[in-house]
Amino acid sequence: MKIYNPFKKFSRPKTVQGVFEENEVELANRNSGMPLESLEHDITPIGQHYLLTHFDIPNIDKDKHIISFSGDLSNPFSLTYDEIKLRPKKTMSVTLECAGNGRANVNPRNFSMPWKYGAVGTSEWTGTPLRPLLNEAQLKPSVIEISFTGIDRGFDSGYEHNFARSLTLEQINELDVLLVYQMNDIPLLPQHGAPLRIIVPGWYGMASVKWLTGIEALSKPFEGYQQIQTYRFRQSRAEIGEPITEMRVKSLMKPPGIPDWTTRKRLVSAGTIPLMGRAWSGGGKKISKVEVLCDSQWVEANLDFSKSKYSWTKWSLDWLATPGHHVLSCRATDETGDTQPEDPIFDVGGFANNSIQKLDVFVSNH
Ligand SMILES: Nc1nc2c(c(=O)[nH]1)N[C@H]1C(S)=C(S)[C@@H](COP(=O)(O)O)O[C@H]1N2
Ligand SMILES: [Mo]
Repeated sequence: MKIYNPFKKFSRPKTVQGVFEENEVELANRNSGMPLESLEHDITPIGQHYLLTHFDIPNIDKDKHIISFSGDLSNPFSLTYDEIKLRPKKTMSVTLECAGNGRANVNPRNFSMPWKYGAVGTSEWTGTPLRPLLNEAQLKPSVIEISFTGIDRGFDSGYEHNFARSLTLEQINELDVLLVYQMNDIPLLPQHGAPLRIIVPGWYGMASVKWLTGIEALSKPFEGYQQIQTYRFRQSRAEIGEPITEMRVKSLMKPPGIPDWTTRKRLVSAGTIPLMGRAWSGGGKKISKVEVLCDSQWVEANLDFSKSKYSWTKWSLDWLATPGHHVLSCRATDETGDTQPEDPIFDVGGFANNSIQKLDVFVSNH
């Protein structure tokens, strides 16, 4: 029988035009995404979790490292890595997504890390809750924000700074912020923030500061570059914009069948094809529905329980695949009724693109 080969007509591109600039490709080589086949796992295996690092990955000696609690506190102190490990231990499974995920599909957009779909992953994060440590440090009544500073330093738009972010006291009281030293039961790897980072569950990843060195109590708003100049929704560059916080509702599908090396389009055999993927939303909101677009009809998928309030939900559906070319999509809705748009919601930075994934699948008749 003649072998069905839908990819013969896609020759390997010699020059790539449009979306990616050379320096963006360089960024993409440093910051890997989760391969979509890894959606199969409840917990993303270490090494398949995405990475986003603005500057250089620091090499920190954990035995000499300390975290300082400073600023407007009645009882400022420092803790070593070992002292933090002696604190009450908590493990949470949390889905983390980069706010830039999907940026490559937004047009026009700022130069930045050109993510398509893979800047997401779920890990078991182990550490100690932050709130009791702040209580011990005794915040002065004037305190309104807490800043978190990483040891990594570099330039963005000509401005030299350490990577640092802040949360307001109200946000800290609502969010289960964890001071983390383990990921999937092993000590944090250098690229994920070793020896200590925070995890801010339910928010886009920029809040989860890696290589944490200082926690400062502030009586005025924090004005660090990563807080004020970026990670804001803007319709034009001149705007101050709205800060980016919780993740938007989103779903992805594990690509079925086998891929073509260069186009990533898929081939499956006609018949019943089990489709699966994951869906998540921000702020601990539950996923109430996932629908799959099968041959121009939205069909509701089956949902599994998620491992925790903050980790993604597995969905699955059997698809009766008929020969020919198909474009598969999935769409999640969360408990507040928020759902995914057909097209990206425009933003200059290409942030928080939760528009519907499109997957090209060819079905052979044998
Ligand atoms: N110190 C520091 N923390 C950081 C970053 C960084 O560049 N430096 N990147 C942030 C961004 S944008 C994301 S999406 C997450 C990525 O975490 P991961 O690389 O462990 O997946 O870390 C956040 N914390
Ligand atoms: Mo990010």
